[in-house]
Amino acid sequence: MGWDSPLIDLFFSNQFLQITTTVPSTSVYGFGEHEHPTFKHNMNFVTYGMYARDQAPTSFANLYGVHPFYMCVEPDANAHGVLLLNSNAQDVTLSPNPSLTFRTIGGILDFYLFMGPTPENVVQQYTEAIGRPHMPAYWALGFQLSRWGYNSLDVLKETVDRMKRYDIPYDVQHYDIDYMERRLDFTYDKVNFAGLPEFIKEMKKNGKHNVLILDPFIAKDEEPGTYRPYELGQEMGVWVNNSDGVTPAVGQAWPPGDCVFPDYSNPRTVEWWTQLCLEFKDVLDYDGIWIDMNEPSNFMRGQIPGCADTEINNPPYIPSISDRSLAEKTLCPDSKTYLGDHYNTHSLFGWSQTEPTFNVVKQATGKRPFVLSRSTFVGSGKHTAHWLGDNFSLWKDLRRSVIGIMEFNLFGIPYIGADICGFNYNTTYELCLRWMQLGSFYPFSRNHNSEGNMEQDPAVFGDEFAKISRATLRIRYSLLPYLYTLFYESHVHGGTVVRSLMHEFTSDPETHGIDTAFLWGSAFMIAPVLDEASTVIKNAITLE
Ligand code: MIG
Repeated sequence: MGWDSPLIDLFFSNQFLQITTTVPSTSVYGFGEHEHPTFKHNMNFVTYGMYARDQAPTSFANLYGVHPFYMCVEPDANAHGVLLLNSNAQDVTLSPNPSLTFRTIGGILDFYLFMGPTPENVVQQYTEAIGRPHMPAYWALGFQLSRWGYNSLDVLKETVDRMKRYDIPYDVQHYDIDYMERRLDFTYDKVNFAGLPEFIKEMKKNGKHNVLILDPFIAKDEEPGTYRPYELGQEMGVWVNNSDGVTPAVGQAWPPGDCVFPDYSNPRTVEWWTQLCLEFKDVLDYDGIWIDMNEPSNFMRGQIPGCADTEINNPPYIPSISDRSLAEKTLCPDSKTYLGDHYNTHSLFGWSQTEPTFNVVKQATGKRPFVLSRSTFVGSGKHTAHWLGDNFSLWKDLRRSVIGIMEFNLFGIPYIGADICGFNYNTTYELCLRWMQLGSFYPFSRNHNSEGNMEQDPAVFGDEFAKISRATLRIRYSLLPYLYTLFYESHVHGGTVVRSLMHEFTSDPETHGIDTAFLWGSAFMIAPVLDEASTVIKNAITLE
């Protein structure tokens, strides 16, 4: 496979480990989580940092999850995959030799090689090692609707009503943080969302499934005796601690006042979370849980009062990550978790929250669980779906979503999608319509929107828009037995649900750079319109 690492480039010190290897071709794919401009990487001295970060997709920036995994297609069309199993902040440089340079600031150089020989074999072997993707419920393959900022049950009801009036296929409703009372986990707003428990029951009667968001941070400044999630957690000692290992780390996020951070790597925290999620099921009868902000996000640089100037907080080498800071928008590296220093476990926070959430949803519903996690790590696909985060209502983001869904299929998280019509910014009629068409073929198909933006559900733009959305979603629904079977195959044998053309036609080098079209399994190609004011497909495939 041509993995040659001259040891002259090897560094092996406590806070800086580096190794360089040649690779047999420039057909290199993967590494995450980033917004990549192309599926096949540019190898002209490009560096990608990896460290979980609450950050809207920006080219090359380190985003919500960490996947130090790549696939390479060799000149003879055999493929192999390589994982560097390491949770420390790290980066990788792709150079034109072609070669790769890995740098990490802790742990060990723990490489796993997957020999293929086909791309599908590589992913099957990879998920055999890290855990097979979970099997989603059939309903979870239906169309899903969400937004941050319905702001009242009335507005939500109007939206649900018009989805019905326009007869748009739709199976799942998401509830973002505006359903909560003052953004406090395990509460609901009894004024603006009065009657929410009854509404959810009604939705269920109409065959809809309901997904509630929960954030990891827990408000600590509520009146004593009024907020059980904090008081129970305090009693059980479940929080991430400061460097002293005793006092809880205190930061700021959505809830009023300051908040603390559950340490899901601690078995006591799992007990606490399980109990609260089970109790909450009796308040709001959810079918699934959406876990957001679990990088973990904190709206400061480190917890209060900031990070001490030490080697662990300011290591000699900081990988190529945003702000060149390990503490920006999260906790100080010297914070203590049950598994070890936050320095080592930071990027495992979302991963450690996922399995317990999967288990409690299973216990609470008695059904196959639905969990949607923003932060992921190697192996997360076993318990969660993922979306590509806070994208923008821009044509660029429409196009790049194709790359993201193909990449997460390499990472063993095939139940993946991007926010249809875009999250940040106001969408437009044309962009949103094209996005409904493309998004009808995301494995996880959800239209989601940010607070304050114009409405963008497929029923809000009138007859013509609704008619086209209905038609394209009906194609999806007519193919659901096929999609479901692909998920079954993926769950049992590993492998992808969505594939690039390279994946299936590996020996044709023309396919190696195609990232404007994709396949469901081996038998169905989707070639969406990705450009404004266009009615033809360009660049997907050139037939000569
Ligand atoms: O700081 O819950 O990515 O999907 O709508 C923003 C509100 C917090 C970020 C998620 C987004 C969600 C939003 N959340």
